[in-house]
Amino acid sequence: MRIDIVSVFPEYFNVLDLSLLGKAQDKGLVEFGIHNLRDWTHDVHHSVDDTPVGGGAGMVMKPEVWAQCLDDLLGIEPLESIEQADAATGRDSSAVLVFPNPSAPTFTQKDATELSHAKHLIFGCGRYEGYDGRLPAYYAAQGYDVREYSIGDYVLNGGEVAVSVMVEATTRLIDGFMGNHASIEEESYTGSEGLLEHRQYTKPATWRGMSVPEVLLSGHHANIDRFRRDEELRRTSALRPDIIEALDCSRLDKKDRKLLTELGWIVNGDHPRSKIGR
Ligand code: 6GU
Repeated sequence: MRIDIVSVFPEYFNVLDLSLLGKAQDKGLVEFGIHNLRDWTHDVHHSVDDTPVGGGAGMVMKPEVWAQCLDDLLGIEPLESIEQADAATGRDSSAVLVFPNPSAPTFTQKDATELSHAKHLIFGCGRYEGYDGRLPAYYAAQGYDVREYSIGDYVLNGGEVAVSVMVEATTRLIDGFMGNHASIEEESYTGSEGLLEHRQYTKPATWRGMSVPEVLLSGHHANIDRFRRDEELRRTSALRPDIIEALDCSRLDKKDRKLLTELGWIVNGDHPRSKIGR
């Protein structure tokens, strides 16, 4: 996979050379191009932003600088108008353009999985009050897969940290990235229909007077699986009732149903519903 990242703070992405991502680059699984947006400016001040049309605080990133940069990374000639962009639909491209945006839908494991199948990802990091709103529409009109994502309900100074998060979540799903594929499947949000994962313990069995749950020492695999499953249902019910509501009741066994009922869920019909209503 080829990943291009554009930012006015390209040094942010030095972290990509560390740890597992560094190894993935050495193995040739992923190749990064990190670019400074200011390299596509032509004025003496290398300016990338301007005041918002219609007034308001902050600065907005200029569309023409971004478009010159993105056209270069996509290897395409600039188009003169949105009409030409529309006519260019179906351009031969496997590139996916991703723009971090705090006002966009939240990036999820499902999105990471989709992006992990792309051949070429281009991330554009906005700063200030974000980028000109015509930019995503312009590339979508040309037939590119354009996505905008937030990483959660809080405000960051710019898209760099958000892009780091999305790159890490995506690249670790590339085939061959992780030695142990089972550990990916068992994790929260991916295995067990999206339930939060049970807690893990290692040796010693007793540490500072605290013992690990006894059943885990029993060697009885069916009991251990049941104990872990119950803990996942309990944790998820307490912390993420929205995930319980999305479960498919037909995939719950008798013991799942019994526990969920004890936890205050009505488990008939397509999906569990809370007895008290939410
Ligand atoms: Cl994608 N950008 C910024 N600036 N803040 C955020 C975000 C993105 N996601 C959550 N907060």
